[in-house]
Amino acid sequence: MVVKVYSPVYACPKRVIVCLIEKGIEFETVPVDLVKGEHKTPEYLKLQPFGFLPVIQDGDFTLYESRAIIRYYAEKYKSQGTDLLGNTIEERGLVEQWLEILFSSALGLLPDEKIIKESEEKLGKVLDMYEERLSKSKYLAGGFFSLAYLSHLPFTQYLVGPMQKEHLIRERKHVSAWWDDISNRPSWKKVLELYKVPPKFKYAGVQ
Ligand SMILES: N[C@@H](CCC(=O)N[C@@H](CS)C(=O)NCC(=O)O)C(=O)O
Repeated sequence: MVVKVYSPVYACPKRVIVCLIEKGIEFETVPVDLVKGEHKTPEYLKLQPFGFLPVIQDGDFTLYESRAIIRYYAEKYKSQGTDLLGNTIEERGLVEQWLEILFSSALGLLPDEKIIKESEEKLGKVLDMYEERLSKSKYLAGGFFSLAYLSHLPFTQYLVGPMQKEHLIRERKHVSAWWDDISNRPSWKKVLELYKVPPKFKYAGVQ
């Protein structure tokens, strides 16, 4: 049974797709155009009553919320592909902790100079905490790659790309090395190669 993912091009669905690639799970994508409001049609709301992407359909099973979906696949296929969960209960706890912490929420996206400056300062402080953590441990949740980073990939990509805030990453040595490590994974490169963000779409920053 091939997993269906709605829709490939936006940030939250990309978390799911990179997870499926890491786990070696076959999938197909169903386009949903946010600009045309296709996520608010009665048909789509039957799948995701809140009108957000992503949703997956796995046979008769439907699931939404990107982090719930990646947890689901990491558990369901624990021994297939990359293990994204850790082996001990403590490792698992740390993965969950860093899965919940997303620095994107610190960055306001309104085109207001004052808000942008304040948000950047806030984000800088969060990244300082990442820097401190990463100076002691290769990855945030320990020495192994995990679910926590899948969830960071799409937004950090926006940050260093369209938002032109790469300096926030590069001026922190350990954060910079961490970003190079996770963004150079073949799974993420594949996602970027396959699914381009539509030029019309302005990232809403909703996590
Ligand atoms: N917490 C949700 C957030 C989903 C979300 O914000 N998705 C965005 C695309 S990345 C969306 O559907 N936005 C549509 C809108 O804001 O109307 C998740 O992680 O799945």
